[in-house]
Amino acid sequence: MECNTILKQLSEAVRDYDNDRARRFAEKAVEQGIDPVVALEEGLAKALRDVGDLFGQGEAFITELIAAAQAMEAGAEILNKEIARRGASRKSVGRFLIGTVKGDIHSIGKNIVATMLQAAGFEIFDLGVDVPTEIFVEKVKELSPDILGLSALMTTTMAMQREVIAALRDAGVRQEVKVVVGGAPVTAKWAAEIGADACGYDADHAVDVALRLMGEVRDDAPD
Ligand code: B12
Repeated sequence: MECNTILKQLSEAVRDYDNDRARRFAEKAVEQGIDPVVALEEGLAKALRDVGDLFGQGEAFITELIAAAQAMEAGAEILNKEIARRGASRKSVGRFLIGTVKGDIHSIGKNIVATMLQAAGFEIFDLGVDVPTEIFVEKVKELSPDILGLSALMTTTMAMQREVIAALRDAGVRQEVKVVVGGAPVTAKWAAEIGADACGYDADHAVDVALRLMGEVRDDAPD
């Protein structure tokens, strides 16, 4: 089956809230050697964002958003495993602590970023979603990560990224960890404004940014 057909089927599975089809075509993508990141982004995530846009315009219900997200997660589970498998032999490049900020339960993008970083050789500590600011600070002290990644998907929860950075400063540990912020509404301007070290636009970019912060550059990184 052609790559484009599989990507189309993955998108349709999300639009039709069809978990089984999402799983089946994710497996097909793996069997056919399609890049799992392409299958995630151009197949599943693209359709999920379309459903999100409809929701934003009042043209889809929250139940439909939930069902579409579940189909995406069903397919993503298989593709994330393939991403991890492909990167399994890399050497360890650093410790990466990641979580979605307080008040925000969006996990799909964070999970993809964590998987891609793991495949690139990072040791990942995932705190999950809706993580209170004080837990981020506590875990930075306890785990001494090289990088802290803060995910926020809503304009209303982006402010928590600023709060976490301020709390790290107050606790005297801001200099001990690099902070990368991400999530759909996050921009480089916002990252600079809140005193983050960098921002990542998608999982691939997050890997480049994280490696750069560790003083490493990926072989296939763009200039
Ligand atoms: C799926 C989804 C949900 C699912 C989440 C399921 C899950 N397990 O994650 C459910 C249905 C639960 C949900 C709930 C809600 N949602 Co919602 N949701 C979405 C949707 C459609 C897609 C998000 C997604 O998964 N995208 C796919 C992934 C792959 O992309 P991504 O998340 O952007 O991640 C990539 C990058 O951003 C980046 N990245 C992400 N995190 C990080 C972190 C780091 C460190 C780095 C470097 C990079 C990085 O890399 C990722 C991979 O490429 C978005 C629409 C959109 N356009 O984003 C709305 C959206 C974010 N949701 C929205 C809303 C309003 C809500 C609700 C409040 C709805 C409600 N009335 O209850 C609740 C919020 C609950 C809460 N407290 O958090 C709004 C937010 C509006 C705003 N204020 O900004 C959006 C924009 C929809 C809309 N157009 O209105 N949602």
